[in-house]
Amino acid sequence: YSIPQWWKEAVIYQVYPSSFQSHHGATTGWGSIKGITSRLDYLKALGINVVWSSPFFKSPQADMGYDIADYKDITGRYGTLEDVDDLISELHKRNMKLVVDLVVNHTSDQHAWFQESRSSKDSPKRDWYIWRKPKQSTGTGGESLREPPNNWAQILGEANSAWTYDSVTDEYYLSLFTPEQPDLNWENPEVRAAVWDVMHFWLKRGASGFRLDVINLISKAPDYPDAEILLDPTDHKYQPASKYYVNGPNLHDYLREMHREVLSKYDTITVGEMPGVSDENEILKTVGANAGELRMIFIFDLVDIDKPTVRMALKPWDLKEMKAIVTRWQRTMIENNGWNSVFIENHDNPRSVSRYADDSDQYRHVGAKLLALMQTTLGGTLFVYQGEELGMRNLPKSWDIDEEYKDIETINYWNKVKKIYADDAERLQHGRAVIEMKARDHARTPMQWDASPNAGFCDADVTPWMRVNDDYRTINAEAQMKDGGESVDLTVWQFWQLAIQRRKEQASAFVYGDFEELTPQHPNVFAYLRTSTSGEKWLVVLNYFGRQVEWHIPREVNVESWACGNYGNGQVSKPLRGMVPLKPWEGLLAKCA
Ligand code: TEU
Repeated sequence: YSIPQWWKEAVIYQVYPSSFQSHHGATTGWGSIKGITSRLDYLKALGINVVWSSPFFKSPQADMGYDIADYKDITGRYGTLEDVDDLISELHKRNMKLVVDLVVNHTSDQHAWFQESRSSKDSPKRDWYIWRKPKQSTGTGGESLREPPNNWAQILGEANSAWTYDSVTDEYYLSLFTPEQPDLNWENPEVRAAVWDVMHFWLKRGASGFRLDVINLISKAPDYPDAEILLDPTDHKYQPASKYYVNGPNLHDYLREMHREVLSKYDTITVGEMPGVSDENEILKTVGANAGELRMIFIFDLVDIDKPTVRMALKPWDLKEMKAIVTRWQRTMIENNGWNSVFIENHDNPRSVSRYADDSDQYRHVGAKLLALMQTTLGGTLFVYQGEELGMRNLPKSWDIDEEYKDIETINYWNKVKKIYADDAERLQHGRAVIEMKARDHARTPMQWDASPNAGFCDADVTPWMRVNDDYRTINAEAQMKDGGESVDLTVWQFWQLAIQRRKEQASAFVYGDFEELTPQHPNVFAYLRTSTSGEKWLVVLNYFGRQVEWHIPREVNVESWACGNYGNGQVSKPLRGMVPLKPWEGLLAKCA
């Protein structure tokens, strides 16, 4: 478990290219590859080793680039292949690496493969996608109706079918996310060979690995049965069907083949995005030390803590659940020689300070630092999402949904709510609340670099593709990086920087060490020990509550000194034993004997 590897100790930073940094002189308000390259020193200063960029490939952008039309070319909006070459060489100069976002569960409907596939039933690429005949049914007037092959709902719009009708050949194709994202047929060995070819292309070009988009969806239940009724059928003709495509029957065969054909030939970092799976044995098949599949995956238990059956909905949760999830995966990987990824933000989820802590002006900075302290002291490979290091927050509630929200999932959800609940003020209001808490847009506002117009994201005379959060004049990188001297409060950015540095210096404890939870029953406090194999011991105490609480250091924990806290300049004066008073959202780190 504790065998040191570069990809275990690396801190990975996710860039969302449309919203990270435009470049001077650009005429559109989109981020660019040149923009990313211009900020590498910023990332280096934060302590980042690896940059993962969300997709920058040629794409009609039906789903912000997660619909790829050419895996070997760059979307004009972001730049050129040469810009990516330049990004890679500038990264390498700084001893940093690039992780490419590979979206191969599906392509864009504009990809040449799909264009060929749809052209006729005899096309050599017909079987590269999943085509089925319409189901016939009889209408009320006795007329014959065309229906999708089964009742599966679309993931990014649950009011719609996961199947799209194509009149060219009078058949449906499977498109789990949106009609513009047809699913590839992984059962076809030619498809797999084409994917391996794309992977070789990027690794040879200097990429160091992949984040593999929804990679656990590539094997579907072969008979495509109807899904059980989970959503009220009066409102929902189609039903969530994840059971029939999450970790399907051939997934591990395909991943082992990918390893054999591609990954085993390079020294890569790989992280599989695997929503909807929480079974330990199933996950260890992929991330166990000798599994021969992927280095690690994203497990969604924590970011789905408030998810009932579909993502755009709300479920109450409490700290005990959160602790149980964190503890479960920390212990599981230690006991079974697997490997964790540590993350609570990405481009599909709301801002963590708004979700797990308190984003009010009073507590935002300590809340964001509390989350930084937790993540930098957990075992696994650490992922930071752009703006998380500044404590960026969700869109203001005052923003108009129709005007300011751009994501296809939000738009589909809001259209559904407005249509079904047009005369139901309460349910309309609930729909609005879901969007204000859960929309993917919250993570997609432009990065806040400084207090100048457009937050320094793009030139002042250009309109950004998405509105900049109004709070950028106070919450921005430039302001937070200013060294205010020792007497001044550490900013969220400075706290992250120090915490990342400590994590690396003490990797044997924080990255590789043992994990012991101390507070399973405490309603407000999450405290744990991290211990290296040579016996160095650290205590982490996190108050996940907006009030002062008291916590008693267990007798067997021998605190030597408090190393840091998330209040003030980071220095802590607290008792070394007995009762410790904790301020709202206070987090502490101690060295133990
Ligand atoms: O997301 C997969 C996806 O379905 C997520 O919405 C997931 O269900 C959720 O985060 C779990 O909480 C990936 C990409 O990250 C997303 O941006 C794309 O829209 C999607 O795949 C399709 O490519």
